[in-house]
Amino acid sequence: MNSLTARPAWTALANHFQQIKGQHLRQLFAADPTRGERLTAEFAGLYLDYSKNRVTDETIRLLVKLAEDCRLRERTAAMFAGEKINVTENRAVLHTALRAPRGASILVDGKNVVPDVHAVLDRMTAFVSRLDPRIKNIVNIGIGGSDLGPVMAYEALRHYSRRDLTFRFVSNVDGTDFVEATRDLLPAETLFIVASKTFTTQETMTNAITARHWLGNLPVHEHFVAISTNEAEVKKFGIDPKNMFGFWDWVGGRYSMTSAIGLSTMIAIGPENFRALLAGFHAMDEHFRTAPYEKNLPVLMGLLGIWYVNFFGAETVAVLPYDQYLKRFPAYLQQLTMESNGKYVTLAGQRVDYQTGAIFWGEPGTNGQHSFYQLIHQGTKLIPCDFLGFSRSLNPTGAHHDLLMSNFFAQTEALAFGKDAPAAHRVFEGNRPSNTLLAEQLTPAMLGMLVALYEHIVFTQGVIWNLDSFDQWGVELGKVLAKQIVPELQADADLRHDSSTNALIRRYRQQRLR
Ligand code: G6Q
Repeated sequence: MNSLTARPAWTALANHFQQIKGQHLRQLFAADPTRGERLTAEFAGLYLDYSKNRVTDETIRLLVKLAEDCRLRERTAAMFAGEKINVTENRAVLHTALRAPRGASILVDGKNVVPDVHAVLDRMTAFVSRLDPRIKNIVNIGIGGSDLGPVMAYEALRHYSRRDLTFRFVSNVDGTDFVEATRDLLPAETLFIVASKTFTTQETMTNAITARHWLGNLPVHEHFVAISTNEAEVKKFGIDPKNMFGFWDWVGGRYSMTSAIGLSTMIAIGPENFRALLAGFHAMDEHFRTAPYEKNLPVLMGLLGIWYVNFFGAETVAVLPYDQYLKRFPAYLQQLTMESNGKYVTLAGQRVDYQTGAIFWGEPGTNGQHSFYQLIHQGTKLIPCDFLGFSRSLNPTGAHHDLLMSNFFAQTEALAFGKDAPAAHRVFEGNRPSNTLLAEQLTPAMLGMLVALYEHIVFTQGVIWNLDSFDQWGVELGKVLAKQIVPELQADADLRHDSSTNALIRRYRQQRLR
């Protein structure tokens, strides 16, 4: 296969970029007064306005051509069909099966996995409905993909959450995380959910053991449940497999919030809302799989991301939710996007000669406006932004929502069109691109649609960059070295690292003994 940059569709985009790069969004809007209504797409109440991007209809046509040349359609079909597209781990990639309706059929190694998915969902539902009434606190112990989804969903859907339970999330191996999360809880009222696909993750197992000690003499089977693919390790830890909810190796950690990893979410919002969340995911899965690319939200946003990273040289994307409930959404997306596409080796094992995954970051509006937006408006870097907002607040309070949303609209307008001024420091050049995602209200189904939207943006970009978006080898080396260093911190052992690491460890040893 040709390298990406040798494809005719790529060359056509590179030529087209030469024409576009000097054009201001002011000019593009003046020359095409209806683009603000035309360069939009909508699915199931999620409205995308991408007109404030530095594109024309021709750009979109060429980007869609690139997606087709890179066989996005075939690769999408392969993912949904359960082919082993995670080649470095020889695994199928089927988070989409986790939200497939009962009765669907998706085969992995010849076996339909949908009945298993629903069997687990049914067990989770039964567990939630007969939760021991003595339990008042739920503490999810997990890290990475076994933490960020549950935390984000808990925060995002707090409006729908039961208020008679306290939810806490412990992830960091830093003991402070556990101590602070449990400081005001009573062991007899606390249920720990140990969420770990492998059940061998250092941070999670350390926290789980600390939790077992913290419980004192209380019975483990009443205060622990496990979510894992590793029954043997769960048993070894002392948790009865009756209290274990399984999932499968074809679910990647960062794609697992709709698996049993979502148990804390289901407890918080109830099984019905959890099913609505899954339905939102599924609706977006189907939209991605079937909608024409010109109207396909994940494909359009994925391609716009490619346009900025590979042609404009943008290094980051700011995600700016104008909804306080989505405060952990940028953190969630950081793992989803950067662990998936932060790679320099192609599926063919070659080093890329083009840029890949952007850095994702962001904070909820309007807080960000009073800090880093300065750089987005007047800095020297081009930062494409995704603005997310809702027409109706879940907490209507005086004029708050109109004030919030007036800022939301004002920011994209200011970024795109800027403002002239006599003094240079007061000039806003504008021409800063953004997407606007506007929906009526933040519901469980809408959250599902939003997360699946970004999952498929990541997939679209991974296909074009020709990456394995589903492995994460880049996190391994640090883990291995940390294991080697643990005993060196305790004993007076020989240090065989570089001079910097040796000196730092020596200093640590001296200070920890004081
Ligand atoms: C996600 C990664 C990673 C993983 C954590 C936790 O895609 O694989 O973030 O989720 O390392 O792993 P366990 O669930 O196995 O504890």
